[in-house]
Amino acid sequence: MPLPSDRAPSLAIFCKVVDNYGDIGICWRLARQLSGEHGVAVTLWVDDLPSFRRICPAIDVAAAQQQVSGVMVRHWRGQDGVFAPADVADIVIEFFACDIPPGYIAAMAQCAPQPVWLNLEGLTAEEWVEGCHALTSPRHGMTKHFFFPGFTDKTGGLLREAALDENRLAFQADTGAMAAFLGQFGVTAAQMSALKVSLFCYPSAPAAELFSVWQAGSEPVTCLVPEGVAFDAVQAFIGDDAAVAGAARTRGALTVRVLPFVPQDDYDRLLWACDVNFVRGEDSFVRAQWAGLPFLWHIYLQDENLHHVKLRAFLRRYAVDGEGPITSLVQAALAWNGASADAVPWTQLWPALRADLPRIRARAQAWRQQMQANGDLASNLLAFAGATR
Ligand code: TRH
Repeated sequence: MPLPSDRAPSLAIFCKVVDNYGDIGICWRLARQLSGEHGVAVTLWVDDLPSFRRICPAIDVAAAQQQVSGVMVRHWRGQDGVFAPADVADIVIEFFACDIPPGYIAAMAQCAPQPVWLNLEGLTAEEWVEGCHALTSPRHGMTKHFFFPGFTDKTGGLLREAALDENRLAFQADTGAMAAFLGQFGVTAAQMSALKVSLFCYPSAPAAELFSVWQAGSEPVTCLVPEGVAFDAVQAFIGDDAAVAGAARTRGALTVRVLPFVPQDDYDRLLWACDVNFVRGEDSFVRAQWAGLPFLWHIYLQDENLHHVKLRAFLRRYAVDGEGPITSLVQAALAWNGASADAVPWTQLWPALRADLPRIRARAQAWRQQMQANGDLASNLLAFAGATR
């Protein structure tokens, strides 16, 4: 049965913030796009409003419910047993297999027709994903569908707003806008003309080693790092002053400047304004790909080094062009994630990567085009839901 044709479909996303900002970052991006571009009436249930506020300053952390950017945001505080079928959306998404309230599930089961129930999974480049995307599982007399983002046309694709490319091109073409954007963080004209690097990683990344190499190098480097990220390395570099937003220090060829955590759309601008981006997790990783610029990914750590398997799976797809594997990129990515078999020092890794930046940039642009051909996750998800019901 198709989704309602006499009104916009409604959709609920349940998001539990397990760690960091990726959970809410992805759900918020998806919610905004479904509402803004597809006219879907979206309710986003989220259990951690303070984390949400860091990427979206408009969030009132004390509000039980609030309308933000066209999305109804509801504080998920274990509400249970309070749901009627009329409360249930046409499409219900549980993010990363978070357990949605049993009372809501009971109300879903009473609906006629029953809602489309999707489990939105995490992103990985591993090949098994194609076989698991869209699989079903019977639950409480209903059918739950697994929806996987991914890098091929046999997956749900990647989140990408319709105007993303246009916005990026306009920003990058406007040197004044770019200078004003960086200038608001205190970046000077000299620092803007240096090699600009944004740094977003987990604490285990060997940032201090990289700082040493940049500091001792002949090329000026400006490293822009959000407050709290790579804290030990940044604090050691900055020295006596506290490594809080606004702090900056130049030693040798390297300037490290601490940025405030910026709203999600500004984070895109930061990526677009830099020459190389260090990103992490899932959402910033995808945004770096849409930026079409060289990046190094710090993958979210998993038990038994499962993340190394995922990292290699991605590199097999991404770090290769017509000439073959891009060895400098593979080696740097493995070393950045502690996954190298041999301990090549950053005094070798960085110069090799730096020399290959034009090649990597060309590959990044080709990859972006390749990913665009898979559509975008929000549209793919709605089409899937429409065909499912
Ligand atoms: O914060 P993360 O480490 O989130 C992680 C990953 O999603 C991981 O896969 C998941 O399992 C784990 O959470 C629970 O990294 P990620 O995914 O890049 O999310 C960061 C979000 O924060 C992203 O939406 C971009 C946003 N952001 C800003 O809005 N402003 C900023 O200044 C920065 C640095 C990030």
